Amino acid sequence: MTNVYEKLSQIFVDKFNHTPSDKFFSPGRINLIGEHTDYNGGHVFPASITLGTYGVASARSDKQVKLYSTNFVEQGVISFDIDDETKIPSASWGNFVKGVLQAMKGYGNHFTYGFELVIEGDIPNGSGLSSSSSLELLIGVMAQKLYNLKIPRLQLVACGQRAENDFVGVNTGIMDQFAIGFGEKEHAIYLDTNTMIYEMVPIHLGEYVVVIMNTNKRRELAESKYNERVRETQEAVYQLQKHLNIQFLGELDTPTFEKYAHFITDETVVKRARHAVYENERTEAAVKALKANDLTAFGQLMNASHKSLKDDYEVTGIELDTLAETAQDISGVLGARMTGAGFGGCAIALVHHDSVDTLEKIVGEKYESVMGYAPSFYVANIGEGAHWVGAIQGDK
Ligand code: GAF
Repeated sequence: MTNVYEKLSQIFVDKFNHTPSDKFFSPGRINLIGEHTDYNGGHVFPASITLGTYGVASARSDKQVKLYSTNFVEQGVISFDIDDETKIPSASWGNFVKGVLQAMKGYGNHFTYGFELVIEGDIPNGSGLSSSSSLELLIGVMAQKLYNLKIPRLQLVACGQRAENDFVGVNTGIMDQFAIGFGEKEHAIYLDTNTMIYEMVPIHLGEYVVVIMNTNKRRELAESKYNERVRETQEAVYQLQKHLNIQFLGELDTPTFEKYAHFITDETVVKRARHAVYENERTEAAVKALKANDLTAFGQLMNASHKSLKDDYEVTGIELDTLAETAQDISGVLGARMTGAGFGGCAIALVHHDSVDTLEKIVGEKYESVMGYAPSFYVANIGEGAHWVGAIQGDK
């Protein structure tokens, strides 16, 4: 069977008339718990998965950049000059590439020649498993290799976030790029987004697996209410700052929040802030539970997280609620919740391996009866973060 790199190399030869020099891989991510806490200075607990973006690339001798994705064949080969910093009109995936290169330039890196790149991703697009951050970090590790740059990993991660914020226009936190940049096989990352101190936590679930349940409803971050949630939680901080010395909601414990919540004038803003504060504590408790091998407690915290994202943060919707809430009632399921930004995308469930088929049947039937179309299921495997896979032998 042809592997993905052989396939991409063949396409590369067809498009550019020579073999590529290097192979790269960058994963997607799931977040086990700690949702919408990263731009609030709270804790997150994501992991990189084995689904991701594969790329083959070569440096060019001139300044042209040429990109091709098998996922967007209709966009054909995208070409631009490496010095050209203008945004490509229309929703071109090339803008993510430009955004990362621009952010890297901002850190003082110089690109004196261009490159050719062919990619393919097996992360369902717009599924909330971070296909965009996967692409951003692929560009980061590719640039590092092709331009022989010594860049600290955290800087590559920051470049991905900057591309998202400045070039794509979504004010995301650092979680996705961090998970993809720092991911390790069979580990989740317990990250304090306020201090950026993190810990790699081994994930040994014994007889349990994490099942990803895809709503198959595309989630477009830029079109969604993501930026509105960022503004609402900033508003909560702004109002609380008149009474408390804080920069982020993640600095508050729940008793302090309850004591001061009445100073926030808008009820909706109170709800948003409540989610951020309680979700942060839930994440801390969940990591403790996992370390103590208490998967039951971990599952209950997942359920509580979903409820809070539904009632207080209002980012779930009928699709994610149907998946998570149906799963939560199945015997053998310890917990289920949406993962990522919400508004469609994916949910995850912690499931006994003997109950996976039952989960797929019951949740699948229920979802189809409510929505009129089927969800998809995948067992999540936690794999390595973004990396150079190796050199390709061949004629240049
Ligand atoms: C998206 C964002 F990109 C992350 O930064 C994070 O805020 C997440 O939504 C919600 O937890 O994936």
